[in-house]
Amino acid sequence: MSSVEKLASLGITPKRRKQKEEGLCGSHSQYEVRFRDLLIYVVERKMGSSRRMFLMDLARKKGFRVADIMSDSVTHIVTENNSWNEIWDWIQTQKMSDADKLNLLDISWFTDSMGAGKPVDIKEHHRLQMQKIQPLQSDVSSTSSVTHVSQYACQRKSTLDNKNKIFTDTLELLAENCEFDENAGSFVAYSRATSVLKSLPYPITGMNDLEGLPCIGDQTRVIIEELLEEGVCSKVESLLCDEKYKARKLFTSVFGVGVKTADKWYGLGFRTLEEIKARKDITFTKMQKAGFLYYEDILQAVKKSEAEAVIQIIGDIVGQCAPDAKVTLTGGFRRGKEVGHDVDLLITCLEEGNEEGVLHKAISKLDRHGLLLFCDVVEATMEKRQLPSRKYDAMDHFQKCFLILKLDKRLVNKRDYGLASGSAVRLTDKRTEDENKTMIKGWKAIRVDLVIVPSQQFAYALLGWSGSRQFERDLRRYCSQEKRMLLDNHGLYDKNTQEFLKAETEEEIFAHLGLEYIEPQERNA
Ligand code: DCT
Ligand code: MG
Repeated sequence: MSSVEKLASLGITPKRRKQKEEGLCGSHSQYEVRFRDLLIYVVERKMGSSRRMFLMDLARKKGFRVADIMSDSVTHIVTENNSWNEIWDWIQTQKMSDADKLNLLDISWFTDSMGAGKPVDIKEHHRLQMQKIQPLQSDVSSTSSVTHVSQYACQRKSTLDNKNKIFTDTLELLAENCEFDENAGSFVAYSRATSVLKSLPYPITGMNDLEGLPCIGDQTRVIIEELLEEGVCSKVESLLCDEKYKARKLFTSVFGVGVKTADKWYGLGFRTLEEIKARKDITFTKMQKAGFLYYEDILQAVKKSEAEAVIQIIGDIVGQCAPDAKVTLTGGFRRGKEVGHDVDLLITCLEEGNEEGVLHKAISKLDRHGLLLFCDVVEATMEKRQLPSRKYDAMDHFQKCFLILKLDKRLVNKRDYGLASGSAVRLTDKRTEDENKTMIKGWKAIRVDLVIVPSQQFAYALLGWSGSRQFERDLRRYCSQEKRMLLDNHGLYDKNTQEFLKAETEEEIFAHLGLEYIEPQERNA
């Protein structure tokens, strides 16, 4: 039996093999490791292989762990003369499971650390910087030298006036498909690129316009180039004809159906909703049953006037349950959208504690008034204050309910239904078929989310529920990567001082983060 086999029989992995697994092969095993928490990877690009070897050997001599190859164990990426954009593009090709957690560092961090003989704290100037882009022609006179587009959506203003819709629609569809596939890397890459393009005050008309923009990786460039040259994206064209994509899109359009269920139904051979509804052997959740029952209504976008009617109803009902209760519109409508897929409302009471019990009382009242078509209450899940989640996409812990409201069409602004006040119901060609059906039945099923928020957490909940999704994700990423802070819908925790930061308004939260305030209408990232 060899010595390796002997060790293996005792359950001990030989040192060399362990190192190889982490990409730690090479001649460095002779040096003592002093800093186990970090694993450095030195990027050869623009540095050259001999300088890279020299630096790697130097770090190993000083007790640092240095990887020869990229792997999920790497924590610090060191580069020379590369911008954040270039390195991020390269990382996208490395199939990392969680690229966001990587520290992308300039050689200055490395040299500072070698000088100090230990890893120094990462300062802002150690992090890789964005490439700067040239200002727009029209801005030349007003801008001193260059315009800087941040990699974070919370440092950009994105209104609904999207100048790059042709590109963002395409990229959003590709992102959606990556999300279906649970391909997190590509989903993030397409979503971030989409968001950067939405913030631009000009349309992209050539590949040069992308110069210096953050988050535009190789896969995105290929798509944009094709759109500029051909006017269509072949990837999207084939996706739109793809059986699986079509089924996933159709099935997940039913309220209560997620990708897992959609894939199960697809696997069983179903391709239409009629086939699924006709089957007696499928058990549906209550939510899915409601989803099928009110499918046509829910599929139709909710109009602003309908959202306003919903606020009125909920406001009246909630006011009867607690006199100091306040209903606040969030989500897409707060960002100025004219239509949405639901109405997102926060309910809070001026006096903390008064909000307890309001949700159940309000639901009973809605039910008694015959306004409740479906309701799923989720009780609060946070007992005592806990640290904000590290996940950028985590759900919050508030008591909430997902409901379907029966909205009487007479409560909605008449103009939206083409009716003069008091006029009889007339079907016209101007309305869609579904709108005409709503006219006949006299009501429309509307998806509403109600969230119960204690007043102390209101500002954080408002910020978190106002979206957009990408804005929220980048806000949290910015907090953790740039500020050593953790943000969620309940609060903000400063890891530097180990304290929670109070805020009564969204403006105060932006101030805590050292960010310029961004109006909700400018958060359509
Ligand atoms: N949200 C989030 N992360 C998620 C989902 C939602 O941060 N994964 C936040 C951002 C928006 C808000 O909650 C409400 O969610 P939606 O209603 O899904 O988004 P919306 O912007 O209101 O979109 P729509 O106009 O279609 O309702
Ligand atoms: Mg919404």
